[in-house]
Amino acid sequence: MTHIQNFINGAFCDGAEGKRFEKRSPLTNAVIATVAEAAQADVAAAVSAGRAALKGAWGRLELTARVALLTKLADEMDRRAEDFIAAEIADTGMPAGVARHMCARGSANFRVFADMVKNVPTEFFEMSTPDGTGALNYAIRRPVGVVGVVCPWNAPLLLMTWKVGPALACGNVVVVKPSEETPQTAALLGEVMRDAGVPDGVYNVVHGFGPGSTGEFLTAHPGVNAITFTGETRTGAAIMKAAAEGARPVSLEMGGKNPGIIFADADLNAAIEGTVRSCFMNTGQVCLGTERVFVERPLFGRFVAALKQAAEAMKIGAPDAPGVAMGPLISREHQQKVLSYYARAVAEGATVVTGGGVPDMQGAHQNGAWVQPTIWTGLPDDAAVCREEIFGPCCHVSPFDTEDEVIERANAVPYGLSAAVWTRDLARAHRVAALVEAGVVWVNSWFLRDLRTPFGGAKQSGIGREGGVHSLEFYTELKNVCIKL
Ligand code: NAD
Ligand code: 6OD
Repeated sequence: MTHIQNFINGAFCDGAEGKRFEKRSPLTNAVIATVAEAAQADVAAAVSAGRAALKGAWGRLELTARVALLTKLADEMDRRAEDFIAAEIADTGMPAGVARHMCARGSANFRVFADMVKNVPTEFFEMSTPDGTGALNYAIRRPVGVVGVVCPWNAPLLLMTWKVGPALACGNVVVVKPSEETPQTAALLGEVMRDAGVPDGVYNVVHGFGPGSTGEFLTAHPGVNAITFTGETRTGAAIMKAAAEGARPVSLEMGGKNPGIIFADADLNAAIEGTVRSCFMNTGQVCLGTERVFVERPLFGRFVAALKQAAEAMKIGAPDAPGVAMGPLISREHQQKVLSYYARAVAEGATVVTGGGVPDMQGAHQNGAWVQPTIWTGLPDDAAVCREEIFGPCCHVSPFDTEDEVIERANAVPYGLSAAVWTRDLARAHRVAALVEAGVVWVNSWFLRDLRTPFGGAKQSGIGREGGVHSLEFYTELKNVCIKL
């Protein structure tokens, strides 16, 4: 059986207290690996290793050498792409095509930010002084230091490297706490870092759980200078409290209850295709996914019928089975949560258009975390399934009559991560995009990403922005130097 270890100061190791936990397959619920749980002492060792790297070879590396090293790392990740994909599939059960797509972002996250730091301009101001000699001001960026990176399970490699890539490009060191559900790609990246020649202590991984475990030990550690987190809003709030001790900066990317808004003039095929992807891709476990669909009334009946047909055509199964579009959920525990919402929708009076249960699976797969793609209609906007993040392959579809109405209804939840708007009317697209309360709005598309753009959530979906210069802002400390002439 695979055993996954922590990666501290360039070496794989078990936890100081010898604790282990089990990782189960989402496909069968069988134990597929044991994982070394990091104790408080291991987290402290990882932070110290990071600090030493900042003072040592890594801290002294010139920008061009750092960029070259991270580019070499990206090349090495591409060379090991099949290993990353296999590890991601084993942990998550996602279809091979989805894993391939997500894992491609792993090396891209290093390449793009390594490229970006080469071109950061500086501020420069001449000033006059009372003695007439003048002074020059210029700003320089310095790494913030040791960055704690706390990650979720839904797109493990993509979301971890989305933080680690810019953090290292800016000259920081990281201590990563992967989700307890998905330890493998973070561990594999340790091997690749070593092979690429990244100095010891720059990239550290500590496995474990959240409260009372590794996540809490990491976020409470006073040697961690900044914390970047992706996960549930509730967890983000706990991390923000931990970061308040020592007044450390946080970047929080959290939950969503994202609307899809389809106007009657939309390209129907494109809107259906995009909405199917946004509701069901990765078994609905995408923070940017759509769980509330609003359709302009003249199109409502046709849209629901087409969405139903597309959902029912999706093949559910093992990652490598031909034509599979949807895998299991991450765990049996998450399956129970999603199924509880399926039951709740019915209890609240929903019409179940399709799904609502567990698909008929064969053999060992009978024990996996499978659910059917599910569509509801007929609920009021204040029903629990229309307000709370479910994080499963499901959506509620309701009709609307006016632009003002749909904007108000789209905004009537505490979250504000993303929105997808489907219309051929460009003026309306601009109006709606400006008024919908979300950090990211897609018009006639979904999950189209350019890593130079700001990314993050409004309201309870996030604090701060990453992406492009915004990542550089978070992962560097700006210092002004004033030189009296
Ligand atoms: P989660 O909040 O349960 O866990 C995320 C990470 O935090 C895990 O590593 C966990 O061990 C750790 N953790 C939990 N409690 C902690 C604590 N008190 N202190 C320190 N660490 C702690 O989230 P999840 O279930 O892994 O992921 C799903 C959630 O992530 C969904 O809400 C989804 O919307 C969100 N998400 C958001 C984005 C985004 O970009 N906004 C992206 C992906 C996922
Ligand atoms: O594309 C990204 O950079 C990003 N952070 C995606 C988040 C996906 C959420 O599941």
